Amino acid sequence: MQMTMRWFGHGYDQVTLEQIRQVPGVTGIITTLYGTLPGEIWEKEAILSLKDKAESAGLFIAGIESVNIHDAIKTGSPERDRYIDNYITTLERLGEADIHLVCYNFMPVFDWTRTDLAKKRTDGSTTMAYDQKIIDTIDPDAMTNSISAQSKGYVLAGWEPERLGRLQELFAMYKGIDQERLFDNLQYFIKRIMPVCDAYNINMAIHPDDPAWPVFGLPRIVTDKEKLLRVISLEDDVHHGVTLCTGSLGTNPANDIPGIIRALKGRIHFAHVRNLRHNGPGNFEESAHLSADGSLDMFAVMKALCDTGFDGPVRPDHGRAIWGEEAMPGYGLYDRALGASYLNGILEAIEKMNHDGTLTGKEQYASE
Ligand code: CS2
Ligand code: MN
Repeated sequence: MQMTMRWFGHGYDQVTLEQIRQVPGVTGIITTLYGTLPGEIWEKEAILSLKDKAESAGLFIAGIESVNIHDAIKTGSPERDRYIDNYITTLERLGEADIHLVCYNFMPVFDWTRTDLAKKRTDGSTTMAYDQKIIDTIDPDAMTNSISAQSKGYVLAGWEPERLGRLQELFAMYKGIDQERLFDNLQYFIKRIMPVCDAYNINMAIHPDDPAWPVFGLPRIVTDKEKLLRVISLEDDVHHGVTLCTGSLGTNPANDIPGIIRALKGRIHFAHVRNLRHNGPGNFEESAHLSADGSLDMFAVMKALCDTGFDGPVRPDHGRAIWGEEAMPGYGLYDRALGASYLNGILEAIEKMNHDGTLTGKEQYASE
């Protein structure tokens, strides 16, 4: 497994590559050309310059999160082929730049959804939280306004102003799009891009929907084991895979994440590993990564990833805001660095234990 951290690029991210380089065990970054709009072809020079920035800081680009999908592709409108052609060109250019992982999502209108970006926790930290009861009493505009008001001036991934200014239009586009149509449109997209992914060995990794249930009546198709298996079955090509995001799938307490990992063996190309705490039905807050602080068993998650032979990039995901850090909600340095270190500790323990629980190799002597 390669431990990585997400970085949004100069001018967007308050965290520097130099800081990321100093987080123990982090060798790669997950990044994107943040200024580009869904559907735009990525400029070769811009890709190469991003790569150069990462490498000059002693890191490498472990993957792109995200190359976003234009709504024409998600809704299957007549212009989709043009946008898929553009996507293919971007993939070719990424492949030529030796980048082999692309994360994306297929969520209608919204990416992740939260009702509070700075909920106070008992330890004095703040965190992002969701309460379905609030969503049920507001409309999408009200939620969008509340997210923008709490964003502290940062452009939040998935909440780009360009999208938010077009909410009515976007909702109109998705009228009549149900789950089945979304599955069909995803399959159409995947079938068209697989040849270029095969040619350049690019792993496509669809991100689960967050939260893992329909929001504002919009359909969602990447929410549980059954749907993930259906997604995978849309195309029998190893390059068509999944981003295993524990925080997104974990919003639904019925999701057995280690079980999902085992079921998806070989098709998980990227992992977002973070914890959250269930406060009641449809109500959760993002906790520290530590198992004891939330509702997910992080050891079981990492163990299942190891047992199934996952060796791709993994990253800590959203962190709490701690130690007075001024940062983009969910993407401060401190709590994510703690998360990376904790996950690295779990990994070291797993790697050094034999199946029967005894130590292996030279550690045996160290413990004597
Ligand atoms: C991310 C998502 O910050 C987050 O919640 O996990 O925004 C993710 O980047 C996208 O859904 C993937 O396209
Ligand atoms: Mn995620």
